[in-house]
Amino acid sequence: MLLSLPTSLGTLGRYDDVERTPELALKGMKHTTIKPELPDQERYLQRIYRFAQKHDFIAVGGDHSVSYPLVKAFKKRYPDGKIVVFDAHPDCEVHTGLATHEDWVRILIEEGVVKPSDVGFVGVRKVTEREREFMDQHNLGNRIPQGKDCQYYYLSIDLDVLEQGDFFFKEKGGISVEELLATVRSLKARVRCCDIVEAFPTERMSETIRQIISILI
Ligand SMILES: [Mn+2]
Repeated sequence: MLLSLPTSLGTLGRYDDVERTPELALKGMKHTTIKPELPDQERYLQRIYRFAQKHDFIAVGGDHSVSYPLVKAFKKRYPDGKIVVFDAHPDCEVHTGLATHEDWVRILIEEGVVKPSDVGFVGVRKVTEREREFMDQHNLGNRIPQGKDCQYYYLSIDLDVLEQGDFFFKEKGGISVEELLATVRSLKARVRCCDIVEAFPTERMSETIRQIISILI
């Protein structure tokens, strides 16, 4: 099921273009939209959680905070499932409790929703000191989680993992669209849920989002 999550509530007011990305990218495709009705981030994330518990999905955001309820819902359905986060940043910042685009991974680990060994990154290259400390403590890094019990994957794709594209945080390095698609293709058989977030609403980002969807659908 395709899910549109047109929100920027988790950006802490830094950019709102990402609100328009899902409807543009999903134009002409059958999808369900969960729209924030009030600027109430907590309630919005709860609504996403309730919905996502009942479905396998490919969700298009919106900002990266939506992965907090989405991964939580995935783990409820697939307790042994692993999370692969494609991102320039590890999103492990010190937080206030309510998930945002920069701390949702840390909150999921601290709340025990995911074990550190359940989580691996692709393309992380900009890490703050506080994030580095947390990552070292929990042995987090760029690797794809494996293991005998690893039957199912959740892919969380922050498109700022790319070397080139239209998004707020541009970090040197990064992978190409071809590398991203090849990695998604290699995991495809075991992917149950996925989110694609943080891109600006442009034609080339919509194209990349549609390419990812067409691999997984
Ligand atoms: Mn992110």
